[in-house]
Amino acid sequence: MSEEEDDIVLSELDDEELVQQMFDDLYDGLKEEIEEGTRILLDRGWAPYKVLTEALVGGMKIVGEDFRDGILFVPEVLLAANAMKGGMAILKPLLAETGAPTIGKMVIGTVKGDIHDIGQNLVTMMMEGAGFEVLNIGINNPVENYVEALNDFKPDILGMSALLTTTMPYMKVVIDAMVEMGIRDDYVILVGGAPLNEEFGKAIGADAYCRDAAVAVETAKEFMARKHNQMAAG
Ligand code: B1M
Repeated sequence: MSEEEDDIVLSELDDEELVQQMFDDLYDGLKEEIEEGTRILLDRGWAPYKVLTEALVGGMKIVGEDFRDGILFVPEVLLAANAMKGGMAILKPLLAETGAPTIGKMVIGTVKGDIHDIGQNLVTMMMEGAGFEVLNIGINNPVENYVEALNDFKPDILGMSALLTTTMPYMKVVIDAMVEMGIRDDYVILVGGAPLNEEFGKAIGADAYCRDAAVAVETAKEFMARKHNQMAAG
């Protein structure tokens, strides 16, 4: 068979085959194919959130498993992350297009020592889509960066992300510093990232642990509603 005949035409695959192919393409770090697949699914009427969770996050889960098992290494995972970001860039304006009025402000960043940013970028996109104004301060943030962003941006919510068991304790360092500065109670603190859980969130003094971006949005909305009720009552 010639190389040309071997080529897979993404638009000719049915939805299920296309998602499977996107898993493979993400695994292989093929950014253009991921972008094309994302566009095809959208053209077929898939909701942006469905494309995000089922095709992109689903594919990254497989990458994560093989990374853990030593089948994939950092360079390959970086390519996969880059491909995922290509798809996310297409979905971003669509997720933010709800026209929802601003319901609150949030600062979000990944903690010191940690350079994983896909999850927190996704939380940012979903929060913006839900009507939050978000300042994303990126990766590898020491306490000072968070405090500076809080002072400048004056958010209602602080979000912190950590993907490593070695960096997640730094969230407590940030919260303890805020307690010491007397500013802890000025903000709702939400934390997230794959190695965390509810118990950890409680133990470090966060207001809530968010399992994924959708839960982050729901939790943030609940806290904003409470805040407005308190203000109305007081
Ligand atoms: Co890294 N890595 N990585 N990595 N990496 C993990 C996290 C790991 C679990 C892989 C594995 O072994 N299975 C493992 C951690 C093990 C552990 O600590 N227990 C690991 C490791 C070991 C490492 C290195 C140490 C590898 C090395 O160098 N030997 C190194 C560390 C670098 C550093 O940070 N200092 C490293 C490097 C990298 C890359 C640079 C190659 C790349 C990151 C690229 C980038 O982000 N730009 C990378 C990647 C891509 C991963 C995996 C494969 C995927 C992470 C991801 O993007 N997931 C990951 C495996 C995994 O998680 N299963 C892995 C998709 C994303 C949508 O999910 O980030 O969980 P997630 O976000 C979710 C929720 O967690 C939640 O919502 C998001 C959306 O639903 N959420 C929040 C996240 N943050 C939130 C904040 C909130 C709320 C919710 O605030 C309110």
